[in-house]
Order: sequence, then C-alpha cells, then structure tokens
Amino acid sequence: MAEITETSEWLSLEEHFKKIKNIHMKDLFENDIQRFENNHILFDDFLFDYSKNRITEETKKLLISLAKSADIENWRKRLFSGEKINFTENRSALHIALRNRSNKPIMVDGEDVMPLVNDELSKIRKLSEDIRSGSWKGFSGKKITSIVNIGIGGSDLGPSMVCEALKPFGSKGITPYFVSNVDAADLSQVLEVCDPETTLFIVASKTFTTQETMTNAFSARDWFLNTAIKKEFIKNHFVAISSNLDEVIKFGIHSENIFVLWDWVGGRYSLWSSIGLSIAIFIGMENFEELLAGGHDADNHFISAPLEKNIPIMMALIGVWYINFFDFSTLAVLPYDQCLAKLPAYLQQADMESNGKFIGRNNEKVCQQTGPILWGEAGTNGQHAFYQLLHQGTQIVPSDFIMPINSNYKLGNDKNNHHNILQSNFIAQTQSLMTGKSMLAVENEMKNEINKNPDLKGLVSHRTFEGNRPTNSILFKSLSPKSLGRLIAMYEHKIFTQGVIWNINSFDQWGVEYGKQIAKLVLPQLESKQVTKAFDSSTNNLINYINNNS
Ligand code: G6Q
Repeated sequence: MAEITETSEWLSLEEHFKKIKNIHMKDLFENDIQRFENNHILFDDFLFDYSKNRITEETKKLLISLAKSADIENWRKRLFSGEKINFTENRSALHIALRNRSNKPIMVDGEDVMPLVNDELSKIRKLSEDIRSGSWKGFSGKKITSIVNIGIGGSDLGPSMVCEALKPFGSKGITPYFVSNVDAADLSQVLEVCDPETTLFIVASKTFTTQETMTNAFSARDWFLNTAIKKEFIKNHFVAISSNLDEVIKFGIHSENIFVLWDWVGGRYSLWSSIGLSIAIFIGMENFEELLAGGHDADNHFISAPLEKNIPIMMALIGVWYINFFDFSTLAVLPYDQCLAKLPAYLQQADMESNGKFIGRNNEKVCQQTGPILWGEAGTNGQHAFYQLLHQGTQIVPSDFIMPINSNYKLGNDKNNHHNILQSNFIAQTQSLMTGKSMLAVENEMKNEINKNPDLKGLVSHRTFEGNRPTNSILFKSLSPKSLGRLIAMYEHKIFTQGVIWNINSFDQWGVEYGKQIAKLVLPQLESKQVTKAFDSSTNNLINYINNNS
C-alpha cells in the first residue's frame, strides 16, 4: 500500500485544509441552522455530537474518502473475523469475541473460540456468585468482604476504572481494591485495611512474570501466611488470571482457582475477559454481562453502520483531521461524572499504547504523526485547573466532553441540584470554547468600569476568548453497565480505525516490553550496592547516589 500521505485523498485534504483552516465555527453555526442535525449520530440513547468541530460537509466527505482509501471497511472485517492482524506477535485481536453475545462462531486457527469464552464466563459466574452469596469461605470460615486485584497496566486499569464507574451497582458487602504499583506504599495501604481472614487476592497477569505484579503477589502471600500459617489455606484466598499456567501453579495457586486468557486478548483490551473477574464479583454477573452486552452493541454498530453514521469512524476521522492537518497533538477526555474519574487514565493507556508508534505495517517509519497525547480529568475539577489553557492557551486541545444525563446519585433540591449544576457547566464549557467572547462583547461588559477608569481598556484583550476550540459531546441516559460497555468499545474501535489509517499495528506494545527488559538490567546494580560504571555518566551517578543514600 502507498503511504497514506501520498494518496490523492490525503492530498485533497491538505488542499482543503488550506482553505478552511481559519474558518470560525461560530460562522459555520450562524450560516447553517441545521448544523447540529447534520453533525451528530444517535445510536439508541448514545448521542455523539461532533458539530462543534472545525469541519464542513466537504471535510467530512474527504475524510470518509480517506477512510475508504485506507480500506477501513475490510479492516473491520479482518478484525472481527479473527485474522491475525497483530502481525508482530502473530496474534488475532479478538476482544470482540469476549463480548460476542450473539455467540456466532469466531475462528482462530480453525477453532471456534466461543466455547472457550463461554466456559470462562461460566467459571466467572460461579466464583462471583459464591463470593457474593458467602458460600465461598475464608480459611477461618468467614465470608469474603475484600477483593484485592493485583495487576498492572491492562491487568489493572480496566477493572479498576469500571468498578469505580459502576460503584452504585456494587455489592455493599464487598470492597474492591486495586494494587498495581510496585511501590510498597500501594500494597501496604490496602493491607492495612484488609483482614487476611476475609480477603480474596486476584493475581491478574497474562504473563505471570511482570515484575511489579509478582513482587506484590509474593508480598500479599507472605502477609496472608503470617496469619493463616498453613499453605493449604492459599486455596481459599488466592485466585489467578493468566495464560501462563506453569508459573501460576509454581506460585502455589490451586488449579481450580485459575482463570485463563488467550494470546488473542490484548492487555489493554482485556477487561471483558476473566481480567474482569473483580468487576463480576463486585457488580454481579448479570451486570457484568450487561457490560459485555454494551460492548457487543458498539461492535455491531461499528461493523455495520455506514461510515458517515458510524460513531467510532467519525471520532477517528475528526482526530486524524486535527492531529495530521492542524497539528493539534493532544486530546483531552473530560467526563462530567465523578464515577468516570478514572476514564481518562484508562483511555490514555488504550490509545497511547495502541497508537503511540512510529513504525508502520510496512516495517518503515511512518510519514505522519500517529496517536495523540491523551489526558484529562473529571469535570468540573478540570475547570478550576487546566481549562484556562483550553480557553486561552496558544495550543489548541480538541476535547471529548462525556456526560450521563441522569446521575446515579441524587442530592440537593430544586435550587441546589448538583446534577443540574454539573450539566450546566458541561454545556457552558462546550458552548464557550466554540464561540469564544469577542473584544466588543468584553468592552460592552466593561463599559461602566472603563468610563470611570479608561486605563482599564487594556484589560479587554485579556478577557477576550478566540473560541473556535473543538469539542465532541457524548451524552447517554445514565451511567450503567451497558452504557459504559458501549462507551469503552466505541473508543476501542476509534483507536483501531486511526491505527488503520496510519497503517500501524495497534495491538502490540514493544515500548512496554522494553520497560520490562531494562528494569531488570538496573536492579542488580541497586541490589549489589557496588559503584557502577555500566551505563552513561548520568545513569551511573543516579544509581550511585541512590546507593550512597539508602
Ligand atoms: C497492555 C499491555 C500492558 C500489560 C501489563 C501487564 O496492553 O500489554 O499494560 O497489560 O504490562 O502485563 P501482564 O498482564 O502480563 O502482567
């Protein structure tokens, strides 16, 4: 395939960009009363409003042509059919099979994976029901009240984000904890509030060799055995999720307590698999299945909706437009729901680990920018922190505003309604980022002050806002397992679509593997406490400084 940047579709977009780069969205709205009508997609109650973007009908047409020239329609099919599109690891990327509620066969190496998926789901059902009902007992006969997921990256961020998002659906009798950092502070703080008699540890690691996870798992096991004494009691308190069964057995986890993963489940796409065990225990299996159903809904939408009516495709194309043509290199994710506070961190991994790559599928360096720097914070907290830069900074940050229309928490009264206030902030921000505030409007506002003190005229420019700052608005009725499943899967497919356009493999993560490799080189130098000359002078001196001061 020719470089995407050399295609006529890309070149047409470059030409088009020159024409419209200075157009103000305010004018686009003023000149087209149908702008919202023509620039939103409603999928059931999931509303994706992309009208506040610096695009015209022509931009959309050209972007769709670009997607077609990248062969996105075929790539969708290849993803869903189980083809080994993760070619650097010779694997399929089949998170869609994990939530394939239709149960239609999906073949990998001639084998239908659905029976495997369903078996694992049955095991998750059994364990989660046993824990929730109290029929699973700790070593001293008590019910489990704390579950501690020990994992990192893809084996942590998904379950931890979902458990927080769906807290209102969670069991009151079970508290989920997530330990990921190898910093002893993380595990210690959790152990301080847990009781070995009533705690279940879930050691979640696809490889079961990840340094941070294994270090935490060994310390958790020691802590547990300090009280329980007998190794046979490990069976009541430790389960594992992994594809490395030998290592799990070596660790001492009973074979009945092992949940499996397959090589076609990527870490950052794994919350739908047994990695979601903590979710199922906390919110119950029916709710976990609703989450899967939401993901499946989004899959059906992505595979079947025409490109211009396809939410992940349009999200992806708008992102490409900003990253590659405007050179806007970051994306803010701004959920207006406290329960979604961890969503930006979750999507940061999903996006940056998938598309933060400079080598293309042709094994050559790509000719254009790839994934954005994704960051964000729950609204309205961000408004009192970094929104200043969103409104008046020299860098433009396209932003996704996300909000459930009805809150799971009812507080306040007619005059002091938390959710109305939250919603009004969402709307006010997206509106003002788009329109800005002209000098004339500020002058009018300050008329009386300026009349009294003409020097104040100098302040007018400080109080003006250029606007024209792009936002997507995503609304859905309420934050539920299903709507969350939809939301996450929409982003997954957006990321995939962008990877296809940039011709990169969104499913490997050599940068993560590199981190795992290099940490092992340094550790012996810190353990030996010897003066090191193994690295460059900065690294040597940092190691020596640590050794001299520890
Ligand atoms: C995700 C990455 C990475 C991975 C962690 C944990 O896609 O591969 O974040 O999930 O490094 O790996 P293990 O599950 O093997 O411990």
